[in-house]
Amino acid sequence: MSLEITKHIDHGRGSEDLFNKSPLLLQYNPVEKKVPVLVHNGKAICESLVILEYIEETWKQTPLLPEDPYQKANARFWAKFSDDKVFQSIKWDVLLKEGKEQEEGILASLQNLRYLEEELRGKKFFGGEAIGLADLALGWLAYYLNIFEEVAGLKLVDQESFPSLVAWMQEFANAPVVHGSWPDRDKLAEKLVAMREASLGKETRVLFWVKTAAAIPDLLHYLLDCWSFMTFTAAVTLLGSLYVLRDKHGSLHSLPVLSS
Ligand SMILES: N[C@@H](CCC(=O)N[C@@H](CS)C(=O)NCC(=O)O)C(=O)O
Repeated sequence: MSLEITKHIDHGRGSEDLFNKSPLLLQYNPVEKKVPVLVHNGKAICESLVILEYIEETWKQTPLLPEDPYQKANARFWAKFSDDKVFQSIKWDVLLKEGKEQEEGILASLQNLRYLEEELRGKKFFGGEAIGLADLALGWLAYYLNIFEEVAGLKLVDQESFPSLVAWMQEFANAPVVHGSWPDRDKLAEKLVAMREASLGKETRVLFWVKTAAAIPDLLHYLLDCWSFMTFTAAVTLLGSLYVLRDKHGSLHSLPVLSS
């Protein structure tokens, strides 16, 4: 996404099933085995913030970082804060936890979000008037937060408590270069539900349906067996009855019910 947003660089894009990692991902990121990975001139660059810095240095048109060293340091601070604190607290301690651990995670997440709220007050983007490095690093919030909340069954951010953050999320999500580049919402929610339930040690609804689907051939086989058995039993019963009736009446043709 960052490539499209900021630099308008021609690029291809591949998606990765993180439950079944491809040999290509393992080849390009053998250490962490995670996405995102940027492959440029056949070489792999891993870690989203490292990728953003690489993009910044390689394609210098439309800078992501300001000139001023302090502003630059500030942007890098918030980008790192996104990775180290915001994402960690919301994903690992709220989405993937429950009970007391989750309550602690909620408090930590709210505190982290309040820091963002304060930083954004009076600004359109973290970088000022245009999307910059910190916006890209935190941009996941604009799409994922709401899905995380839905999957965890709680609300962290609302208009009243986080007016600047909500405005920034809308601004970021609606920016023409961002709009339409998000992954499919339903598939994402399904994966997050699976992750949450796996983390909580519960069978996922997804897993349930996968198992049910896998059992369908056996079920059909069983039903066919039952059907064959019932048909066989019915046929035997019918023939038996006819035989008895024939004995009684001498001939089947004399039976009123069968004569027509
Ligand atoms: N700090 C890393 C985090 C990367 C990360 O956690 N990626 C997740 C997807 S959002 C992943 O690939 N998970 C697979 C796994 O942990 O096995 C970055 O920003 O690049």
